[in-house]
Amino acid sequence: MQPSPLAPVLSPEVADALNAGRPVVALESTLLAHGLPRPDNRTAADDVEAAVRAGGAVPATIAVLDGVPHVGLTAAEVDRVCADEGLAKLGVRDLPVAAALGLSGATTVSSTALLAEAAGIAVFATGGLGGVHRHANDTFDESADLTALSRTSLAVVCAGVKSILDVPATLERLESLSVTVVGFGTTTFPGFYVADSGATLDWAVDSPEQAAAVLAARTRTAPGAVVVANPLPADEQLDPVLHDRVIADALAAAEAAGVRGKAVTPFVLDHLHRASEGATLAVNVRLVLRNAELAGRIAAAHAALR
Ligand code: PSU
Ligand code: MN
Repeated sequence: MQPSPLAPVLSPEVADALNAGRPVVALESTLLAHGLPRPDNRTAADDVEAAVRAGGAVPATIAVLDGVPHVGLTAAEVDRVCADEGLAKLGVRDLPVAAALGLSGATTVSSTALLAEAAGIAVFATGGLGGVHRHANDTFDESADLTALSRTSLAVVCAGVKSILDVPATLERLESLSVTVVGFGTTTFPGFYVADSGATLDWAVDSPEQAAAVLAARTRTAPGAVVVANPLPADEQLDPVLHDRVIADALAAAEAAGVRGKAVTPFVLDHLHRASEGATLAVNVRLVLRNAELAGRIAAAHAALR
């Protein structure tokens, strides 16, 4: 019999940490396989895990290999995720297909959150959430990340939502879906590559302990996530003028190429990395590392509450 998509295989280190109540941070694999170019993605995979450890938690990178969801990967398994050019991108709706047919794939925010929750992990780090695409009133393109976060109880540390999206519309959808959103140290909602998206949040937390307390209270309220939006410092952000120019360029290229569905985000990110001559890549890696470290601290504070 094939294993259930909700029966992930835990690495020994992750299983031990969870059994002992020690802090664990889930990491997604789509940003490695489809968001960063090879071979930089392989170095980033190690650096992100190291950043979680620096924050005080055990990293659990999640992917589906030969139909089996894995929570915590060996070095050889990370090699596979980062090297396989044909690796599928798996959202929640794709998990049953991968499980039933024995396929491999990288997990997005939506499916990583589901598998992390199933494994008993409370904190998850990524780069930027998916959301409502620009012109979604024509295309209906809204990431499955949003509805998934309305159903899974965990904290997601991110640099806001990807700035290739319609940020205000995405915040409206997060409100409709009752996803809790707090800024880390600020009510300015970050814009992924840039520190300020132009949108303002209702709430800020000032410490990992406060973020952990909000997560604990959220789990006593209703199913659903706490998004902890962690902006890059202004001196580490992408030059906002370059940002606006390359994003307009990338979105126009996606439109001209007729890219649709789950190919849109990887296409646009790849175009940005090329058009900015690696500037978006460096900033993307940097913000993921910062989020991973903060997630480690929040997981440690959360474990201390229990
Ligand atoms: N953060 C990054 N790079 C990425 C992603 C997040 O820094 O590539 C991925 C996540 O896996 C997220 C996905 O779930 O982009 C969104 O894809 P879509 O827009 O097709 O839902
Ligand atoms: Mn989409």
